[in-house]
Amino acid sequence: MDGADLHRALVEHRVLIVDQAALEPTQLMELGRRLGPVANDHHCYSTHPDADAVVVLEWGGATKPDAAEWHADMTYRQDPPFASVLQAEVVPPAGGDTLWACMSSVYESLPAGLRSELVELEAVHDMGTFRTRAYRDGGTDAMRIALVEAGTAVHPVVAHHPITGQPYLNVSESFTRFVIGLSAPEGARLLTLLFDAVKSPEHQVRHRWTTGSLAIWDNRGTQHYALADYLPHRRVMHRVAVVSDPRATGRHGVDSAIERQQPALT
Ligand SMILES: O=C(O)CCC(=O)C(=O)O
Repeated sequence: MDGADLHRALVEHRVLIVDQAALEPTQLMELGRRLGPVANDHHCYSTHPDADAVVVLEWGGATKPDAAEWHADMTYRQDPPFASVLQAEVVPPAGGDTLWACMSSVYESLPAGLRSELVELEAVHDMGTFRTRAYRDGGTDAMRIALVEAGTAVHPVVAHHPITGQPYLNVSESFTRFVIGLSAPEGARLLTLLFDAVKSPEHQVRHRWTTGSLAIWDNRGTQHYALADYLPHRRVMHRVAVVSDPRATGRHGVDSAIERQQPALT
């Protein structure tokens, strides 16, 4: 499948699963590159010695997995990665599934009145509990540096998919901190309601990993949650982040907050 076909399938289905792919780290990186430029490092995780674009996610023993929270990847960046490619290297004897939620489906499930209020709102995203590791390693100075390096971003609460134009709910329990213009309690009440909406199984798909199976997801309009139910067994995953989508051009490639300020663009 060439890059264009892969991209079409990804935009249509949002999450693609390939059984028994068993790609070497360099092949995984090449697969990511069919979709766009890939990231060469990560501010928290280590990378594979054979391919610096391959992040190694390894958990087990007393090391607690950190992705058992609904999130889209790295929305604390103003331009979060567009897609991720994830392959299972070591799977535990049971558990360790990953769930994805369709955030357009979550958005459509909200009452119409609430949806029309949400489209006016923006929210602040930061690295959330990722900062704990920096604090434990180096105290408040290290945490401050980590926060600066990871960055903070403001995104519309309702974003639009840059290819399909479909609206989707764009806040996550991991990274969305508060809503611009609302008091802390007002914002917290609203965000709790939105975070809870993601948890309905009706919006979700769940994958049980086998060694060498692979998932690709569109980070725009999906969120995911990696179950942390397998300790003390080991689970090792290889991940490639595709930083941007060269095929996303045209009207829907424009951030919806900018569109609101520039109606002439429509
Ligand atoms: O390990 C997984 O299943 C998902 C990891 C994750 O949350 C991520 O790559 O952002």
